[in-house]
Amino acid sequence: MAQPDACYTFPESFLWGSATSSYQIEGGHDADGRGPSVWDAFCRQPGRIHNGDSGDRACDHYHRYREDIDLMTHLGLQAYRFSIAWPRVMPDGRHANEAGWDFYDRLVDTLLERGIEPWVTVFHWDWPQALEDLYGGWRSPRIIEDFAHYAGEVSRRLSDRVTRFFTINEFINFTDRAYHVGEFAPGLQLSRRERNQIRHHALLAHGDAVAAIRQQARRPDVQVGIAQDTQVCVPVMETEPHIAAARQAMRRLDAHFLTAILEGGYMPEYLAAEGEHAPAFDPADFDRISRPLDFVGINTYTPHYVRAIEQAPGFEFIPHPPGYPRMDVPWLYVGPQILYWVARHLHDLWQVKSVYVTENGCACDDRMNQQGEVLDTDRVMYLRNHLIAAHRAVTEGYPLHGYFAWSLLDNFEWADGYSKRFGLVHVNYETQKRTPKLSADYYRQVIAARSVL
Ligand code: GCO
Repeated sequence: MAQPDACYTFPESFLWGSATSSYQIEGGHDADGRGPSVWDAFCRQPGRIHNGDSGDRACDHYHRYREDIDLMTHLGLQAYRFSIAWPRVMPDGRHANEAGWDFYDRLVDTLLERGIEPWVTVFHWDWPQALEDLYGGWRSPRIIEDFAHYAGEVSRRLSDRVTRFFTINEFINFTDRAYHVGEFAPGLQLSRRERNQIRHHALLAHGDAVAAIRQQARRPDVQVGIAQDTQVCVPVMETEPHIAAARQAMRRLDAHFLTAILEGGYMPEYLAAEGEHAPAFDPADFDRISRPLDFVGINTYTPHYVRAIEQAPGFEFIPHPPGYPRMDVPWLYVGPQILYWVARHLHDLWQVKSVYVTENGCACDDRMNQQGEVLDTDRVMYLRNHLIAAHRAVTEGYPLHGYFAWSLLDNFEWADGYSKRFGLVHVNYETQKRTPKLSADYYRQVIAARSVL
């Protein structure tokens, strides 16, 4: 009888986790002094969210966190990535709500009791509505100081127990999608020039938060990184011209965020392309923006295919053909090689020393059978194939150091409301009953065996 294929075994040092975010799972929207976030306000705008859903209750994690940590323990998670709700701990954006901080103290303490490392995302898009009202949120440079103060407070209060912090989750979703496209909170459609200036404010906020977290750290082993949704570019075939093209494409695609942070400036191609819409900035800003990071987290779900071409810029994106395999959200095309190329490109482009996949997973049309089981073989297939690609990166010596499955629980999927399920664990939103899916058992066994099964 053949044993599990040991060639897919990960080193003991590889970290296995799962990720969530505050607004998507906590609920308790007005519990114990929490103030409204821009998402609370946005969900009340008719037509903005599928079915009129909101995060008012979500998975009621605010009250059920112990039960959810029992689930994490059952899965054998070594780490749990979650975000702090800024308006829960500072309803007006600056002044403390002690009851809010108490929740995160209890959450961290319970995780540590179970031997689960807390990885804290300082910001996952739910900034206080009070700051939007006061000075327009990310439109104003005033948020930079408020954000750094908030990040420093997170570090001062938690870094006696928490040693891993992400400043920001996915810039584009609280800059472009929030203020230019308008499909995310606060739902504005400002000019390209304003969008670019908002992007710059967010970069400065990130850089100053790095400094604040380190300045307030209460332990020498505190590390700071970022969780960015850099679009991972995959060569149409693994020959050097297409590989080089994919590498350059990924660098260009994130020119305004990760590339700018890791290279200490905007690519000339970006500034040229933006022309009169380019942001106003002082090159010295990048002394702050590009403060060194201890690790880079990438949230990645779907590939961008690239081929080499003769003419500038030397690469071309290949659109997905109509029949290309997708999961249960239209943007989620399946391309497991992203978990190989994410580590290789970050290493080859920027000599990043430590890479984590801080989100990977998929929405599936989950159905519960008569026995109350969710046999999500589609999600198991997705996880298995992506972990094989991750294993290739590790085996070839690229600095992929861990994996956080998105998500622990089905949860509020932003404008899609509760219509899309990404969880390893099914949530019945009426009864709040949690049911581990087949994929939860799969992931539990992968972690236990440190192998792709
Ligand atoms: C993101 C966010 C998550 C999403 C997940 C599925 O990456 O957009 O970090 O909040 O829910 O990615 O879309």
